[in-house]
Amino acid sequence: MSAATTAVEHPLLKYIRPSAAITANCPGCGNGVLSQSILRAIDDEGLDLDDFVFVSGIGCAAWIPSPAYYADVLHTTHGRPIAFGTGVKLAAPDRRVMVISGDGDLLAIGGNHFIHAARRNIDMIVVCVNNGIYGMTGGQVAPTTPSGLKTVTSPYGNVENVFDISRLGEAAGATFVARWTSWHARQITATMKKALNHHGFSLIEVITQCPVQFGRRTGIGNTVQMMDYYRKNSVRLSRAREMSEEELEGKIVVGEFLQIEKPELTDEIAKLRAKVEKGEA
Ligand SMILES: Cc1ncc(C[n+]2csc(CCOP(=O)(O)OP(=O)(O)O)c2C)c(N)n1
Ligand code: SF4
Ligand SMILES: [Mg+2]
Repeated sequence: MSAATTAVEHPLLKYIRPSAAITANCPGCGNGVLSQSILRAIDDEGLDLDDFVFVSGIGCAAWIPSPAYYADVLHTTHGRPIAFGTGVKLAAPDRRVMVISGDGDLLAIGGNHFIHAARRNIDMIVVCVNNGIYGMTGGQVAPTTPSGLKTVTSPYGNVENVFDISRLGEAAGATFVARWTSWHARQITATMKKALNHHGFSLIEVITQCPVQFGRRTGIGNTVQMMDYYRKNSVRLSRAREMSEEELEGKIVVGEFLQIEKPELTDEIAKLRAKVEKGEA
């Protein structure tokens, strides 16, 4: 008796460019989980990928949208995706701009673009893929690398302090801020759906496993061990509020930190332009 087989297509495959079905990322990298969570949110919301412009810089995370997403994708220079995204949004305010890039890209070389885009509250979603290291270039220290970690550029241990990306975004003026880890695939999707309906600068920080450059240096280990580490050490914001600083030591506080309404840059420019054209400014 021969068993009948039915080919089932992955429901998100329609969003992947046919010529780009192979990823540049390593097996077990957290970027795959994150990519799926982002596309699932877009699918659940019934949005058209043609309305988006995805922007990335240079690094492993930059390969999440590029060239894979079957949409307009700008794969830009290291540190500059928010600057390119700002240009796109100002030239075409009706397009949805989503920047997906690495912690080094957005917070080291690109740190100034990050804080000023947040300050301006320009309507875009920035997904900061925080693997705690420069993954693509071989494991150099980043502003997110834990103190003490031995990397290629800190062979005796990292002596620098660490950026808290979400708190930085919040302080700079972002109007939607959330943090999850790659263990929280469903929560990333739920948060992304809210960000897709938020008008202003949305920051979603996702702590992702880089087993190749980070896991083996920290001793946290392989993909499964890193995911397990995130599961065990993540603390929801509501619980974290009741914990002392000592209790929070080494923990990853996750959740939706902020959602507020504030004037958005492209709206303000449009209003000003109308006034100028009427001779009222
Ligand atoms: C102007 C410039 N400086 C440095 C580099 C080298 N470079 C490419 S990617 C990268 C860091 C990538 O780290 P991150 O942004 O965290 O992304 P990941 O690979 O970890 O996802 C660096 C330093 C470059 N391409 N251009
Ligand atoms: S080096 Fe790390 S971040 Fe880059 S693709 Fe490999 S596992 Fe992912
Ligand atoms: Mg990185």
